[in-house]
Amino acid sequence: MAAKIMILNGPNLNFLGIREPHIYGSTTLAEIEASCQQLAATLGITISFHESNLEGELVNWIQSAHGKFDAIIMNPAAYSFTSIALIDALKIFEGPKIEVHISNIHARDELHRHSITSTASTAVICGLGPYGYIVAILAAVQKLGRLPDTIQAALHGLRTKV
Ligand code: CA2
Repeated sequence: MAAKIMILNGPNLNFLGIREPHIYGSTTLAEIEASCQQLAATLGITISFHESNLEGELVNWIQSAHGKFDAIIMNPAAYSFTSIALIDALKIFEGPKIEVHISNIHARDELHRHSITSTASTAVICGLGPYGYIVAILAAVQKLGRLPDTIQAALHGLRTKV
């Protein structure tokens, strides 16, 4: 069966490409979703893509992924720096959990630097702009052992377990 990945986006990311392009670029969230869906079709996986400004709704989506999705990719946005509820929900999910940030949070101001949700994540990708979502999908599919043979072969036997 095709691998299923849930991609979650936290508060204000629905304004991507509309406000603050000097920090977050000019790509809209709809354009990011379209690219993710296109890659999913190429990889033979399915993606469910959501945005919410509400912490509880993000928690509900993470819980609903339990047993139904193989991996979660999440840009928790501002909740990265505050949400114990998201940490607890992520801990329930057994599959790969990849945290994505469009900007390089480590190079940001003190307020935007310390992601606490990353403590419950398998990996963190930041600073690659919208391409970070693409890298996260490839990383999740690799972790699930579902990369297409052509890509797997191109890795020339690279050991991908830590
Ligand atoms: O770089 C990222 O992806 C962030 O998760 C974005 C968050 C920020 O709090 C994190 O430090 C890093 C902010 C998302 C707000 O999105 C906006 C988009 C357009 C205009 C204003 C805010």
